[in-house]
Amino acid sequence: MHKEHVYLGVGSNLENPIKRVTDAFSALHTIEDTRVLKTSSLYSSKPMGPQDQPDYINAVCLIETALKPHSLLKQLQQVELDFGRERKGERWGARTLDLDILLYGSQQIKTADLTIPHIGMAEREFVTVPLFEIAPSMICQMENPFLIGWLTALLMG
Ligand code: ROI
Repeated sequence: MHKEHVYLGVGSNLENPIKRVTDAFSALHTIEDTRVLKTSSLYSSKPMGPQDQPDYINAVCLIETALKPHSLLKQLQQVELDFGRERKGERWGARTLDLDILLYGSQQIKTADLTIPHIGMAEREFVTVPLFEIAPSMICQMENPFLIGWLTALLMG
C-alpha cells in the first residue's frame, strides 16, 4: 500500500484548547490507514485576523497515510465535527478545532476545496515555528525570503 507523508496544522481557541489539540492527535490515530509519526510541542499564539477572540493553541504533526488528499480532507473534517466544530460561515472566527493539510508529500493541489501547500502557511508563525521544530528542512523549501533570512540569521548566530 502506497503511503504518503503529510504535515497537518492543528489549532484551537475554544473550550480547553490544550486538551483539544492533544486529543486531536489521538483522534488522528483512529483514521483508517493513517498513523501519527511526529508531533510538535504546543504553542500559544495571538489570533491572526479578528482580535476579539481568545488566544490559540497551535501545533503541527507528521502523519503517514494511505488516503488520497480529498479522502483525508473528509476524515479531518469529520474529526473537526466530532470535536464540536460548527461551521457558521464566519471567516476567521474562533474554533474548537481546526485541522489543515499543510503539505501532502511533494504534491501540489488546487481545487475548490483544497489547496496544497496550504495557502499562507509560509507567512504564519503559528505554522512555521512548530514545523521548524519537527521538520527544519521542510521550512527551507518554502518560498518565503523573509523566513529564509530569519532562519539564516538564527542558524548562523
Ligand atoms: N490565529 C492563530 N494564532 N492560530 C490559528 O490557528 C488561527 N486560525 C485561523 C485564524 C482565524 C486565521 N487565525 C488563527 O483560522
